[in-house]
Amino acid sequence: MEKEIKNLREQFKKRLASLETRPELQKIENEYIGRKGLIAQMLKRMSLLSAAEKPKVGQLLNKLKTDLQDALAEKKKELAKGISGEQGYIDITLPGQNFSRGTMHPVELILKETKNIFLGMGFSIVDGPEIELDYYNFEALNIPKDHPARDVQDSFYITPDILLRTQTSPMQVRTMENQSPPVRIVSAGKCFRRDSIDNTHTPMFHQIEGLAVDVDLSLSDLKGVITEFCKQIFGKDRIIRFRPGYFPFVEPGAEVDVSCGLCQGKGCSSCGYSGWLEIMGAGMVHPHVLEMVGYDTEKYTGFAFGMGAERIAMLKYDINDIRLFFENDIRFLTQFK
Ligand code: 2U9
Repeated sequence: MEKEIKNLREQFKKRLASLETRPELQKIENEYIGRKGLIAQMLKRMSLLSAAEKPKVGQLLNKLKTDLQDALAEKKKELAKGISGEQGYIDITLPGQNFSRGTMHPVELILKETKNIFLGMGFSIVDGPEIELDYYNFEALNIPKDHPARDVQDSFYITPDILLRTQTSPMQVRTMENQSPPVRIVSAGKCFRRDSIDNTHTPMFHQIEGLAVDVDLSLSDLKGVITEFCKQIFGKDRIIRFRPGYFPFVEPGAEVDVSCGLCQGKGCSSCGYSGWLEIMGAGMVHPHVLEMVGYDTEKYTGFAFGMGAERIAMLKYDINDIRLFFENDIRFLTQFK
């Protein structure tokens, strides 16, 4: 048995030297010093030995077991130090690596939050092309070729009939062309205008627009939806007001203000001492726009609203320069969660 013990020790040494992974090590550990392992089997066979041999073999086996345990512990440490990754041993007790988590862009946060609010009120989200036909961007929205509204939306034309969209409204027209009422949709995304850059204008910005068409829709439905939106995005103590406003695709049209959250409508430097902040345009969809998509204007009415996502973000987060959104300064961008 002494010879057997010697062989086992040699064989173990070789196997230990060639192993490279933690599972292999575990396997060898079980094989040699496990409860039913080779050493345990030899200890069992000791009952067959003579009384004179027993103490010596017993000693040798005990020594073998502790040597093997020590060698295995040493190898475990070696693996932990030298190898990690797919095949190697990862010491899960070591402190983990820190990954710095990104934050969402403030405009993206507003788009997401806004979409969620309107989804909660039964609207669906529609997406569409940023390169549009003049027909969908202007013509179908009651803005023919000679209309002065084209001047304030001076745009980037690719051909005389194709341009970068100046508003997200084309998508509402496209949806109405393919769907009968009731319609409740929100479209949000990039728009492009040939604007000079200043603290409230950039040639690319994001718009959020909503449209609802159904029987019996009135200005009070529009007011209800906008009030709920403002409460959810700015806080429940805000009130809104409508002022008359002109947009070619709505009649009547209105500009919507929300009460200033800083002074509770009393007037402060943030709201130009008026107590109000302008947040969007809105109105009842012009019958001509509904006619253009083939809707029965005797039966259906609609309301619509539109806002700039950057403007909403500036009001919500108290930001005074739109350019900050596009300068990619990580110190600015990581402040919004
Ligand atoms: C259809 C019919 C009507 C969407 C509307 C506005 C008023 C509006 C501006 C806000 C700031 C654009 O981003 S901004 O420059 N928008 O004031 N938008 S009503 O009306 C529609 C849309 C689609 C078919």
